[in-house]
Amino acid sequence: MIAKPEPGDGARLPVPKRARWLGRLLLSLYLPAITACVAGRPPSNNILCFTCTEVTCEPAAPATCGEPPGQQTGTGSEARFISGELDLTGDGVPELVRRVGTQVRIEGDGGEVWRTPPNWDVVDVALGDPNDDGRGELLLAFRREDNKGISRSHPFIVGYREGTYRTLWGGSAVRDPIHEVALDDLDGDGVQELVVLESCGEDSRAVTVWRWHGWGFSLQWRSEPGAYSDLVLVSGGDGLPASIRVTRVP
Ligand SMILES: [Ca+2]
Ligand SMILES: [Ca+2]
Ligand SMILES: [Ca+2]
Repeated sequence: MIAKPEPGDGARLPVPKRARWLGRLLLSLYLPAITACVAGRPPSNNILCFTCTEVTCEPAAPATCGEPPGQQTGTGSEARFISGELDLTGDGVPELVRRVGTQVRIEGDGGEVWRTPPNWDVVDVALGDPNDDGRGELLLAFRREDNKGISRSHPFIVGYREGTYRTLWGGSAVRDPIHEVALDDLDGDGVQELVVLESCGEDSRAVTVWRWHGWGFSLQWRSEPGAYSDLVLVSGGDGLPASIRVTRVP
C-alpha cells in the first residue's frame, strides 16, 4: 500500500535513486544552456552604454547606465530637451528654460526675459557650462537658412553677461547635422564634455564627444555609425563620471 502524502509534505516524497540521478544529469545539461541564452540575449530596448576616459570612450554593460534622470528627458521618441532650470545670471537664483516647438524661451523674475530669434529652428538644448568658465549657459543646436536658402545646422552658446542675454559663441555650420546634445563630465576631471548625436552619412548617426579648447570644440571621440536616438547622460553621482546612454533602433 502506498501512503497518501500529507499536504505540504511533497518535498519529502520518496524518489527512486535512478530518477534522482537522471534529474541531476538533465539539470547539469540544461544549466549551461540557460546561462548562455541569458548572456547572449540582446539588451532590453537595445540600450547602448558608453563610458569614457579623457582619451576615448568604450562600450559598457547596459546596467552601467541605470535609469536616465527624468528632468532632462522628453516624453517623445527622442530624449530632446523640454525644460530645465539653471542659474544663468549668476545671482544664485535659477532661471527657467523651456523649449516650445522650435523656439527656446528663458523665464526669470516672473516673466520671459529672452527667446531665440525667429529664424532659429531649435533642435535640442543642453544646460551646463559648455565653455568651462564656471558660469551656466545654454548650448543650443538649431537650424537656419544660409544666404542661399539652404538649411544649416549650428551649435551656439547663449548666456548672460553684462546685464543681457547674448550669443557667447556661435559655431559655424556643421557638416553633420545635429539631432541631440547633452553636457556632463564624462571622465571625472570636473570639466563638462559636449556629447552630440549627429548624422553620419544619409541614413546613419554617430555619437560624438567634444571638448572645449578655449575658442571652440575639438572632437574627442566618435562612435561607430548606427541608428541611434534618445541620447541621455546618466550621472555617476558624487563627482563620478557620467555615462552615455543611447537607444539603438533595430
Ligand atoms: Ca539667476
Ligand atoms: Ca560657462
Ligand atoms: Ca570632463
